[in-house]
Amino acid sequence: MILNTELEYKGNLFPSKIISYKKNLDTLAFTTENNVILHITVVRDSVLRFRYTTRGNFDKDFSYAITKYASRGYNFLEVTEDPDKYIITTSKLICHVSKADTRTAIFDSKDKSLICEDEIGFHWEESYEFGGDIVKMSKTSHTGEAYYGLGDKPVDNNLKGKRFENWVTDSYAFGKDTDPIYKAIPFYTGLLQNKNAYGIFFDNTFRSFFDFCHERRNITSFWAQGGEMNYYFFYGPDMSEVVTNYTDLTGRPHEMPALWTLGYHQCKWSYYPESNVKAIAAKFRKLKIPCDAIYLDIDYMEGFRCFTWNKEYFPDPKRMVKELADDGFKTIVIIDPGIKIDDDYSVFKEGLDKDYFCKRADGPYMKGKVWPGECYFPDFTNPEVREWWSDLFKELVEDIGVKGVWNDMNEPAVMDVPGKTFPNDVRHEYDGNRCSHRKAHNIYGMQMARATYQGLKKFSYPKRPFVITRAAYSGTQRYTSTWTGDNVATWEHLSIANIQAQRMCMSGYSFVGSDIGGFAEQPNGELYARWIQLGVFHPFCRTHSSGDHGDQEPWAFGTNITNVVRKFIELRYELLPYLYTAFWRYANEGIPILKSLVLFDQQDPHTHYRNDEFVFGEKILICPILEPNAKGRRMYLPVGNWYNFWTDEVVEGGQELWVDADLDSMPIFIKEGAIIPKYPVQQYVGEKEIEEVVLDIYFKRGKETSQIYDDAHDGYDYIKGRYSLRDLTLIGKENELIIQQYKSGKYTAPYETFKLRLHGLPFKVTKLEIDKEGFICEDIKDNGETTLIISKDFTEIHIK
Ligand code: MIG
Repeated sequence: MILNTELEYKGNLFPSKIISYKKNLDTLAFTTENNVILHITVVRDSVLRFRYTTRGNFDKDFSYAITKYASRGYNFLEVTEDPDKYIITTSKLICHVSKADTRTAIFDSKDKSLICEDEIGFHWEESYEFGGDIVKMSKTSHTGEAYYGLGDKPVDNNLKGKRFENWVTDSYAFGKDTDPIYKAIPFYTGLLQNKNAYGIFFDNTFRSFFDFCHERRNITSFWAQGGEMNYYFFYGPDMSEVVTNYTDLTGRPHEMPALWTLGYHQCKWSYYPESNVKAIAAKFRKLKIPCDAIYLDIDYMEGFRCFTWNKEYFPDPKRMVKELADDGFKTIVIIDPGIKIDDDYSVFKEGLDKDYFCKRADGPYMKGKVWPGECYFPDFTNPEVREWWSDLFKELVEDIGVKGVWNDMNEPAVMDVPGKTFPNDVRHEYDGNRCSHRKAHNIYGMQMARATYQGLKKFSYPKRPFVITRAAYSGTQRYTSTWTGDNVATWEHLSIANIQAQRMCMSGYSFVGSDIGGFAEQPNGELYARWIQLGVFHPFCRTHSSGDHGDQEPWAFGTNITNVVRKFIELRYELLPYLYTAFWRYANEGIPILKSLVLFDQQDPHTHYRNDEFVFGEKILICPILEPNAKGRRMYLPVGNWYNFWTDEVVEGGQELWVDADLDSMPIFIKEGAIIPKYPVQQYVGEKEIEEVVLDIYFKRGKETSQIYDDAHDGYDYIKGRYSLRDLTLIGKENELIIQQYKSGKYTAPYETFKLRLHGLPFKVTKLEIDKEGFICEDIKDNGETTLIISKDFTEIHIK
């Protein structure tokens, strides 16, 4: 029996004393008397890898999570020893390794403060049933320490006091605290009382567990039912540094998303037949509600056979997709992993001929029931299968013109069986490291999403690919966007969606959203409106519902709600250049697009336990309304001064306050000094040639920097330098506002001018100087705001 606990079992084994030490380039190898080997690799000055084996030698080093683009190399490395310990010093860290038992302790190399230390440290049980070890690690948790991350866990931001399991699971109508659900992201961030943060990524794909002071007070532990004790330690001390260190290792999106993917998406299970899809699309245009994508769920297929079309519902998909495209709609279709057992079905026959389906330990195929009935399942852990799978998208993408693919059921989900997935004995190729489903389960969905991504990339080129996945393991963020699965139309789920999106961003995976309005059951208009208000501030923004309980389009709840929904979707479209910049920072540097307050300001202890408020991009503070009948709510404003987005009133942060928010409003604040770029409202991305970009400028006494990233919004020219990056510095004084611009990149935007809208200016404008040339100007008001129109390529302007 495998105990799902770290300590109880009396058969725990422990490393004994170290008898040899060797240094091999960046790796320090320690061997104990009882033949445990510990490898500590200095990946970077602030990133250490710890790897243990009890077998005298390590298995081949292989990981689906780690990207080949990860940076390596340190500035300083020195190993010394004293009678009790080895001392490893880098420019950022000091790591002690106890000679008595390999226990480690890590300190900040500058102020020598303790960051993280082993309690028992590495220990293990032998697994008689499966061979190998159940590998365990325990660390001391310090007073006041808080924990964040772990992917999609539907629990409060701070994980302290709870235990979690990582085993990707189809979780229809999951609820608060349901665990595990769809994703396995075994990475957490610890925040110490001295406000220093570090992270741990346990790169082990077996069923794993994390315990944050639940089993034992003051102990944090993690363990897995097989594989190696293999974890990475990242030092911040900034939380965002921890996350960027983690995504440096596990990767960031391989490309920028096409701008339209950041527009609004409409989905339902299922829009069919064609006339229905078209009627929905037409209604968006008629009601002038912006929308960029429409989805086809499983009913578009012939008997749920992937890569086929139901010709009765969709007699001419190519024509339909084109007609939708002519009206600005991108068509996205669902593709599941289960391939129907059917000798007249070419995908099935090919898969069988080529021996690409998963098999049980004793030889038979892995047979399971999903939507199409009995199915076989491609082994996406075989590179040849991934290649084959990617080629299956040729017709859909190249010929029919589908612009995105949605991967569902890839946990993998199987109906009516214990565990709702493959049995443990199923065999997998695992890229040449053959293994059972125990090891491959958590990465099966990731490898399917990866293969799908490869297909979309191949056949969309020179446009950018778009894929969305339900299951994920660490590293999946390199390939695809994701959603949070089958939620429910309840107020509690609205708050879960808020936390999950923040948590995913903190876990290195920012391209995320929830089913707006709830998948199961039906929201009332108020709940739908409040959910849209939150959803337009999520990187992926899509309404989806099961369709079993009525309509869930923006107009399904009466005119008042339609108007609120339109207003907020329009706001998203105005903010697209701002969101695109935030995405660029994420894709480029790994900075989370949504910042939980604790990540935004970890120095302020008030942020450590907050769930609701978050910062969207760098400068916009959002707090969703999460209760019915609300006229507003109390919320916490982080330290600093903030402009109320609706009234321009400036409020001092560092306090909780009441904010009014009738149904057509919600608490939104802009950081003082921010420069926010805005597009005109479009019904879809590219509908209009952008002729002018508005810069909303929020005056501040002092200095604040903002960035605007831009490129052609699709294609790969930006990789060759055809992007534009504007670094804007605002300097506000009593009688003067200075804005400096530093521009880089070779992309020239089609528009010529910026329209500056000045908020909170404490003086009346009489003079404008652009690059040292003076102009007398009137204080021009536009809806009560001072506006100025200037050429976009200025270097420095002075407004007096
Ligand atoms: O067993 O394809 O999460 O978004 O609409 C249900 C039908 C299968 C689950 C997905 C949901 C999708 C639905 N799918």
